[in-house]
Amino acid sequence: MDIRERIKEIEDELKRTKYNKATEKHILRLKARLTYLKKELEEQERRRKGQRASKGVKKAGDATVAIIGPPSVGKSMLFNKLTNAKSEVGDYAFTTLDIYPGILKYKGAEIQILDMPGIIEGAAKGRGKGREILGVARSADLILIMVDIYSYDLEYILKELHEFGIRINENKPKISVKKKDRGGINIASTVPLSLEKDTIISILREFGYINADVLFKEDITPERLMDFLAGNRVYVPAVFVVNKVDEADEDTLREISTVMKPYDPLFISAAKDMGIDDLKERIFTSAGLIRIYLKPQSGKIDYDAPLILRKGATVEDVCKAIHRDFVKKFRYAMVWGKSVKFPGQHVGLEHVLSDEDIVRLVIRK
Ligand SMILES: Nc1nc2c(ncn2[C@@H]2O[C@H](COP(=O)(O)OP(=O)(O)O)[C@@H](O)[C@H]2O)c(=O)[nH]1
Ligand SMILES: [Mg+2]
Repeated sequence: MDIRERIKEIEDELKRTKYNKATEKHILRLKARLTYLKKELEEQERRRKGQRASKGVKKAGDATVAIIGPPSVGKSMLFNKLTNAKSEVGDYAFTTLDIYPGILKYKGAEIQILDMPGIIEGAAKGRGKGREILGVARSADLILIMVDIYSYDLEYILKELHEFGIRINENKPKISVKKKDRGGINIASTVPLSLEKDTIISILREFGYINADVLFKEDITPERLMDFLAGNRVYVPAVFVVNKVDEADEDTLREISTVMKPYDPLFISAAKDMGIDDLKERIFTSAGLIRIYLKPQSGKIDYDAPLILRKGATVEDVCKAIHRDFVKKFRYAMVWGKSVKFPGQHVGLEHVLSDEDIVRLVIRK
């Protein structure tokens, strides 16, 4: 039986099987098998088509943001507001047939924004250029999910993203698995686990693990365990935007606020320039960008030209960004700002910096 038939068979069985305490484990095993087979099928297809690198857009700037949303919600108009580029705005669906890059300059950062065609149901299966669009979203640093006051059905967008292996606003599972030659499957954890060990083991078996040491650093759910084992998932932050508030009455806004509450959306009007500054700020922080000001040996700090790094960046990253010899020649750094206990504190290469820290590197001659 080929993979497609096996997938179909399991999907049918899952539909037939009623969920209860007695079938719970069986269902999980079927889901694990299904996840594994889908991953296998995907790999098979990729091999068949050849390792065609996604013909998406070249990344540029400090971070890349993909605008995802249904047709005609105002993606291109927003893109034009945010960037120096021009994309066609139109009254009919699918004005934007290609993927357009533009640069948003904000707080000294250059953020690449990608305007894309609208996403429709079935995108993950390839409808309406869906796989190209989702492919770009997969490699973005941030996904801007945009709807408007007339169509704010997020469910299908989230489903397409999910089906394409994109997990939004979710951390990477904190698990490590080491294969061994013998000894069966060993499970250890740094936190109490809600899943029973034999459930975990049966999921691992579906993915071909027979002997392995597994360490959990979070209370894992079956879904996240399967995601981890499938291995081809990406974890991307997302911000949610509702456009065209200039045309909304209070009842509509209240209704949308309620429905979208879990996603903490921003309400904007691209046409009337409402909420755009807040959105820029949200993009900057959600993309995980931070500003580091360099304090030269002599002369003033240039507050208009910060070094843009990612959250979690260390003094070593600052060195690397300035000169490739600086890590070798590094003696210590002095830091002013939120990451230190007192101004001008001396720190080493591994020190983690905060947004707007001031850094002075002291280097061997
Ligand atoms: N009222 C209103 N109309 C908007 C706004 N933004 C875009 N539009 C209109 O919505 C239509 C679709 O815009 P477009 O940017 O092409 O949408 P896209 O398909 O998502 O790229 C156009 O007629 C725009 O003029 C807005 O903030 N308010
Ligand atoms: Mg467009």
